[in-house]
Amino acid sequence: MSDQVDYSLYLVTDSTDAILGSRDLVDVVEKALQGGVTIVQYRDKTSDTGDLIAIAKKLHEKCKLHNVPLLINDRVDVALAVGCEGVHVGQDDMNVAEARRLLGEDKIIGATVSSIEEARVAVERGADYLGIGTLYATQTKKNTKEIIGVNGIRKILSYLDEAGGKSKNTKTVCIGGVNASNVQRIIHQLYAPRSSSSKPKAIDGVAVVSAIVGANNPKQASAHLAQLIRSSPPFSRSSDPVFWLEKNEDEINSLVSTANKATAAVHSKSPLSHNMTNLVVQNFAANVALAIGASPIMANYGEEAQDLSRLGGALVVNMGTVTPEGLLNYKKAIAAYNATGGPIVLDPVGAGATSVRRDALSQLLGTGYFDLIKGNEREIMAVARASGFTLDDSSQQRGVDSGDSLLSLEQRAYLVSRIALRERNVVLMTGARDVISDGVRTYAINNGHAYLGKITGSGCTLGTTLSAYLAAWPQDKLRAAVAGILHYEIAAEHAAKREDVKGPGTFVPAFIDELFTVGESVDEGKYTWGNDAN
Ligand code: 3NM
Ligand code: MG
Repeated sequence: MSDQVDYSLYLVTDSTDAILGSRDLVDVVEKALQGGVTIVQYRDKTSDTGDLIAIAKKLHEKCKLHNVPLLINDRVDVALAVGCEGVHVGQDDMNVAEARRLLGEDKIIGATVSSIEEARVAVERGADYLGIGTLYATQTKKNTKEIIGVNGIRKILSYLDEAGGKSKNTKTVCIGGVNASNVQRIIHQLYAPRSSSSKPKAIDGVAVVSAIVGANNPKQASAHLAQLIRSSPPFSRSSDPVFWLEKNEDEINSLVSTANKATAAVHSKSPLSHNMTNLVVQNFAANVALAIGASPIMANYGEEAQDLSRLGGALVVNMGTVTPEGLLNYKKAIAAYNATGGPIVLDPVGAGATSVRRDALSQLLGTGYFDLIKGNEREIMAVARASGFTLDDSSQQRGVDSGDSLLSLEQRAYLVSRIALRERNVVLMTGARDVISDGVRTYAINNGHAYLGKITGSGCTLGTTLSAYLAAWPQDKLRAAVAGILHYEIAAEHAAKREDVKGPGTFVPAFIDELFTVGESVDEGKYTWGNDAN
């Protein structure tokens, strides 16, 4: 029976004043069933055994009408008395093997796990599914052991995937802080990435308490969650195996032709580029955005993002001068853009340099989805570490200027494609050759000019440029980003060649002019990019 269980929207009940309040639990669960929850766990830490059995029997009647399994938290005796479909046990409860002996092979037994070791033991003892948590801090359960975030859950999924056999077939749900604003992103990100083409192990469902039991309208809340789970998120796309594109003329021609269209789209749509950026580059970034045809707004206050995210633009989160307050603002804005599906560019400036920045980066990666992450080699290596990769090189970043390359081109391509595959987004590593990947297609781009390395904010304003391209050409984010890079770097080449440009100082205004001219010419059909992408 446990094989056929639908774990996708797993309701865990709560009878406390803080969440259920004065409402009737049986009534709330009935509404949730009408809304579409697929499995119910009766979790009640305080009622006496007699009451537990009485309430569980009523819940079981309601669940049976919807053909939904009812599990009891912790209490195998109650499950036996009620004759419901199974139990869920925590690490401090009866262990899975003992519960199995009492309940028999046909009942569903789930276990709470927070680590690979706990997962290994629960599978060995015969758990049908694992409740993995705590995903995010939650008011519902205050004594949770550990907040493990998306990356912690992904590590457990990868372990189960690689262990194979029974481990791979064990179902999984995540728990802790799941709600309508984050459920699509969580499901999108929770899978065990692999380089082979076989299907990776993915999360089978999300478990929620307050998002349903604490909702004003539990039926509507469940129906909304069920619909979000069924439909793909606004930023979703399919994920195929990685390959490394050497050089393919057809591909490059088609890339260049898309680049022209994307540039024209930036001009015709003039998308909002919402920059939450550092103190150093605010003015330059706004000028670059205007020059390429976008509409910049420099707004670092997170509350504003709710409104701004609805204007069809994109957000740049540039953590160049990160502060605790800034981090809170980023998180608010990221949540707002993730909710509307508006693209976000993450620029983790100096990410590896200090523990504050490393921590900020891992917080951001754990709480939001970024359509594009861009950085220099060391920044992207910091992203890789924050995303759960183990890299051999332990050297820490010294400053925002990346210095000599640590990795070969092949290694860089491998790294960006693996991060992109894991994060299911686009990752760009800038350098003398920029390497960009969406985990499937990987390109190296050879354009640009050394002056870009001699002025401040060239990386940051590339981020601004890319945000406008993602907003204007959302149908293919990788190609949109390639178009943005070409626009930016070819303008730099043109500027550097001008007679009036004598060095980095005169380069800046010429560069802004060329950003403007290149975009305008494409718009008028007078200009096509050279075949410099390879
Ligand atoms: N178990 P909400 S977190 C019941 O981490 C429970 O094992 C957790 O509540 C764990 O959906 C949790 O309201 C509460 O955040 C989840
Ligand atoms: Mg328990």
